[in-house]
Amino acid sequence: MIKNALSLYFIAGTQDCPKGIEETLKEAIEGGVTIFQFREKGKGSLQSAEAREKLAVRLQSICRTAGIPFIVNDDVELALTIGADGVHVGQNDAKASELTTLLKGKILGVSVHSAEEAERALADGADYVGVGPVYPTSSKEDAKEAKGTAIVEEIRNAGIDVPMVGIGGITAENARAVRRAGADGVSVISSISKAESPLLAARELKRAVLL
Ligand code: TZP
Ligand code: MG
Repeated sequence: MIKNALSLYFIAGTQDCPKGIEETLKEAIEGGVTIFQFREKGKGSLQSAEAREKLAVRLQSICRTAGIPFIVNDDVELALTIGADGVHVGQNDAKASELTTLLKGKILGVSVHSAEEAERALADGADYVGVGPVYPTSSKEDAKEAKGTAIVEEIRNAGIDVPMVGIGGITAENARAVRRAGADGVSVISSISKAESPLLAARELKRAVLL
């Protein structure tokens, strides 16, 4: 059941992990993350396709050993080449409706910023949506304005029953509010990747998302 897998969604790339991405991911998994997205993007990210693929394969193997889904951000070709469990795309990436055939049975996630976009993503075949930014974030250069938990409520109040995670500025302190607003889980970059102990950070978040 995808909703359960979404409860603590860790997203990261090289650029987000001062401790190194492999160590960070291993700790995060030990702390209880339930799904991982490889998002190699922005300042400090690997640029060569070869280096990205090599890293993706190593991270995929860590996820496989742990039994959690491995999702690739944006790069459909990479996801297909290495046989990832799924792909996550934004509103300006490949169209969800065109991906479903290509991805056959893989998990498709779509970023949305309104009830209307959530409705369309669901109709286009998304398996889940990421909604945000809920709180201000410094992990995404072109992030839209933070909308608070109201954006999560807006989607639920519109009666859209899509599996959903909140994203943007989520920490152990505010994660429960995101769940209470109607999200099935929370997705985080920095509150795990930049923590002194990604393991303890993940563990605290895990406790916070249990309602
Ligand atoms: N999309 C909306 S906010 C965001 C993305 C990828 C970044 C979330 O990072 P953080 O560090 O958890 O705020
Ligand atoms: Mg994108």
